[in-house]
Amino acid sequence: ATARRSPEGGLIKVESDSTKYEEGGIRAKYTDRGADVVKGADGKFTVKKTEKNYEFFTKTKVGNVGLMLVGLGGNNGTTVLATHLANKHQIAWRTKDGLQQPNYIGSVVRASTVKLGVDPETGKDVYVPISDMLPMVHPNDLVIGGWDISGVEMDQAMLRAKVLEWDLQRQLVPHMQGVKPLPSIYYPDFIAANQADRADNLIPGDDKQSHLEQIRKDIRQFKTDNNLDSVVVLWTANTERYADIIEGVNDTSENLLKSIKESHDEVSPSTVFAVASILEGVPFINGSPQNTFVPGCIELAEKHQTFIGGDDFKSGQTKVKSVLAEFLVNAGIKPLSISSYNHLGNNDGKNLSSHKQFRSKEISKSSVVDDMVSANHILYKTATELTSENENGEIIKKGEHPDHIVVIKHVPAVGDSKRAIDEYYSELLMGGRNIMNIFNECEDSLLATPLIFDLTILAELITRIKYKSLDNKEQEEEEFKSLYSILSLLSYMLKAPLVKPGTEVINSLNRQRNALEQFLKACLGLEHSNDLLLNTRIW
Ligand code: NAI
Ligand code: DG6
Repeated sequence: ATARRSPEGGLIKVESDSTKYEEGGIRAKYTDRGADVVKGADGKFTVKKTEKNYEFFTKTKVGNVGLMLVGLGGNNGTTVLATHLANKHQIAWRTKDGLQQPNYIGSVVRASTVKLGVDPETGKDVYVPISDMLPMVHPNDLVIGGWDISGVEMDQAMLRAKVLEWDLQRQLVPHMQGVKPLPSIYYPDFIAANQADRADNLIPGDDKQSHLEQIRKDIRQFKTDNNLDSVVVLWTANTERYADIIEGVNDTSENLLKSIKESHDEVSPSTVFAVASILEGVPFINGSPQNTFVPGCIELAEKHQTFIGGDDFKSGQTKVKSVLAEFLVNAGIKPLSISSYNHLGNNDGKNLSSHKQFRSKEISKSSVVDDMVSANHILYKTATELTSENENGEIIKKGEHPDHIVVIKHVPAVGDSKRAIDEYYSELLMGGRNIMNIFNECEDSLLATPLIFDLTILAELITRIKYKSLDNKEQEEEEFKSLYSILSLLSYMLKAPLVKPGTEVINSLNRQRNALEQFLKACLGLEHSNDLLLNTRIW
């Protein structure tokens, strides 16, 4: 199933007045239903139902899609290319358990399903793969390339990563030999000093403007050389330190472009890649935790109406945490502390052993339970209920929150096989206590790689979707427009989801998945199927 492609135009046909199939696309009307809630002085809530009407247009031709990875020669980069090649060429390999076939397990798009409705004859739920909901690029069809500061050829880089089984690596070597990542940019201050010996494949010079122009040229060249209709650029290079946000430097798009021209020290490599992608009109996704998207970069994406998404792949520990914390809080149990330890031995762990880079990761790993905590004011006192005085006599308003620590250690011996240990310490009924421990062990890059495919497939899909409001006549006559620049719909795959300024970050994994599912259904004019299952509850 993972190798199957959907037919051109999609596998699903909706029969409804609100969904129309026309030359080149699907046009679907969708009503977004919600509620406005106002709390009165008497403490009562007034709820008004709301309805907003939209029309979506999805271009059905996928075209040739390229994926350019920044950090192609790293553990994730090599595993992405190797997985793609093994699937494309159907390379099976021997393990001690027998013959292993390639697959895309762990990809929510390729290996998970959505309930589409009910079979009227049997009354049973009908599920379809997410990849069949709308026409999406198959990962076997991607053209993959990219940059790395390490010039090691891809076969050797795959061997260096020590992620995949030897019998697979052996068969992939001929496919990856001679493939060298494009030279990249290296500003030593942004990644750990212990990475310096990798940096032997660099775009010459120190001028950030010419770096920007070279990267833009690389994107264009990749597109022409491979006859591509679209490209997605994705950062899976080392975690950088945070960039300082400085007025006049990176606070507006104009200042950011000026700072690149002046080669300002505080412009990071990842921001240069993001700016290059925005200026080339291609989506840019940040798979690492640093603040690549400084305010000037977000403004630039808005101005150019291109797509950006981030930050930091949510592969294992954080994914489980967002599920467990939500389960506990929604069960009315109060987590008092969450203590997370990781150790890993790959190059990512080596880079993160440096304090500033660790700090970027600590920030992205720490915010994940915030929205669940703030949603339950029965368990956690809110800032208005909980005020305290600091040593200067100032009143501090801070909501109650579980203690939350994140520790990461580099243990070279364990390689890519990351160990994540979490303790959840919670309050139960009548002052009781509960301790839950989780020990999670697996190859980190085998979790991150399917996320990279998902992010690419969904980002490309979103470039083909347009919408318009139907709520006033003027807008009805307007042209369809693209979604807002920040792709918060990709939150399911990202630890610290970047969202539209002024809107709330959703960390709950279930809510993130529902949003994605609901969006795909909306593009087909389908209402979100709910779990009320009224027919099973009435006579
Ligand atoms: P890695 O260290 O094996 O690979 C990173 C690659 O980036 C290296 O080959 C390095 O030479 C290259 N690089 C560094 N700076 C560069 C630049 N300016 N331009 C081009 N290439 C550059 O790391 P890995 O394991 O592949 O992870 C990549 C990133 O993804 C890290 O930031 C990591 O924190 C993040 N991440 C990884 C997850 C996982 O499960 N593997 C999950 C969440 C995030
Ligand atoms: C140590 O935590 C290394 C990191 O790069 C993580 O492996 C990565 O961020 C994945 O984190 P998580 O919390 O999603 O498993």
